[in-house]
Amino acid sequence: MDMHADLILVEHDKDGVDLAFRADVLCGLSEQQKAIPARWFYDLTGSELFEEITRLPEYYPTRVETELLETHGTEIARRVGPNRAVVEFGSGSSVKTPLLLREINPAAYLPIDISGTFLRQSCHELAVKFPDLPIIPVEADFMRAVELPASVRDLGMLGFFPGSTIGNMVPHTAVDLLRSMRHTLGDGSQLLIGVDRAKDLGRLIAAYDDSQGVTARFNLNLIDRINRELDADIPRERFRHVVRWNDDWSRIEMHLEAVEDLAFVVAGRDFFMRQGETIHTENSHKYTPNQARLLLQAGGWTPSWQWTDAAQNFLIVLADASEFRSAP
Ligand code: AVJ
Repeated sequence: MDMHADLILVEHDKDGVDLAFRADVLCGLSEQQKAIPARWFYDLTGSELFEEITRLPEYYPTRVETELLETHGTEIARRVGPNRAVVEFGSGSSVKTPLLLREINPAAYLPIDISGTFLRQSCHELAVKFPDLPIIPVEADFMRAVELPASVRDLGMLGFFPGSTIGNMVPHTAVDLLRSMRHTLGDGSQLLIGVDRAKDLGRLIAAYDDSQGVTARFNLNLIDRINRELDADIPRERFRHVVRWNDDWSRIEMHLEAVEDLAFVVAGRDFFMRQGETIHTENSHKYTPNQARLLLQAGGWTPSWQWTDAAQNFLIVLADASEFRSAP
């Protein structure tokens, strides 16, 4: 698929079906290990449930990263410097983005998101808080290199990628993304990125299998979305939320497990699942600080500083765009 990102972003058929969603679901359900990309969690209900997750006692990442930005804001600002163009990969969180912008005093703010709806909403909220800041929404898929508007090309760039979203990608894809970011932001740029740390298994599992069952609802909402948007009849109540630690990949996995043999239809196609078979819905890779720095280096970024909390839960790394060189 090669098209101009600013012209066509989401293709729908005549019934309004999101064709990329349908293709991902039909392909994913046809695999040996059924799997659906985690990005499809975030319809309106999914986004609301994720907000609820971030407030759960067991889900520490959002809280800890926000505290890190608060505690070390002055030092981050000193290391970044003023008058940067802040390029956020994703629509921006209503809490973390204002925190950063207040500290570093940027010349412009450019959020990149594939969903124009989320993008416009978060830009609107920010414009109220920062009336003098030029805010330039960029509707594009940030997994590829993005051409930024000419008006900001002479500014120093700071990429911002909080939330440990990098952890959703397998290392291969994470490195591709970091390299795209390096390309998008250019020479002399910096990147501020949040990474969730490898830690005690009990705490990790609890963060993804909370006692109130909010994460279970978040996971199961994907079935509701498929049923609603793709003309499907997957029996949601015949699935359960499963969280696994995959030690080979150092990641938390979320799955939807069939509690009995099942048959269902999605977009006119028949699918079968045996009891105990799962649909893999999310990966959340956890890194030691050394692994996180190696990942950044592999993606063309040279770490220059890092911040973590006393309990060693979460890591924020500041990195410089690596210079290309032909010799060590
Ligand atoms: C927003 C993708 C980083 O992996 O921790 C939270 C999503 N999934 N609980 C994460 C999520 C289940 C979250 N990320």
